[in-house]
Amino acid sequence: MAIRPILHYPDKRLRNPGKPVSDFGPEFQQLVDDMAETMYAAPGVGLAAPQIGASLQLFIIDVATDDDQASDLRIFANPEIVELHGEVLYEEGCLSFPGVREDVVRAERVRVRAQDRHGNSFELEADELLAIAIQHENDHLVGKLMIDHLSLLKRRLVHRTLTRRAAEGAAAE
Ligand code: K2U
Ligand code: ZN
Repeated sequence: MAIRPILHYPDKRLRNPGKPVSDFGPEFQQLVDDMAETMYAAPGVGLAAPQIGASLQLFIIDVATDDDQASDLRIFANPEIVELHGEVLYEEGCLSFPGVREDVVRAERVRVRAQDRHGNSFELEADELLAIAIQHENDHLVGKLMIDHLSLLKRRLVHRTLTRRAAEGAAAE
């Protein structure tokens, strides 16, 4: 198990689309374990493989964030959103955009088809935070980021803030 560094915007690797998962062997199992450890340490309710620089069609979600609830880790390999219903506004965060919280409109309910960590196919109908997280993570798999859902004004603001922070970080090194 290892906590891996989460890529921060404007890191170009966040834009790389993931390749399909075809090998569910030991390396894949290790990646899933590392992603889970990284997500819980952040903490976050979701994490997509491209966020730690692994270009795979893979994300994990655990919306049972309160400590009292047992963790409910879900693995989505090669996910496909097959149905979208309704509309909902939610103030999202993203581990690749530290400190940014912006309203994003998403579908209220989704039906998703994917494979679990052993490659078994499943289908899931989700609503509430799980539905939002599925859509947020699925975007990461095609290199789409939260910033792409914002108005041009907000996008510029977030871009400038995080680009300046990255430049300052580099200068400080
Ligand atoms: O960066 C990520 O993909 C993790 C995201 C997942 C997420 C975003 C918006 C809505 C649901 C899930 C978050 O940073 S995890 C942190 C968080 C926790 C609770 C609610 C919103 C965001
Ligand atoms: Zn994100």
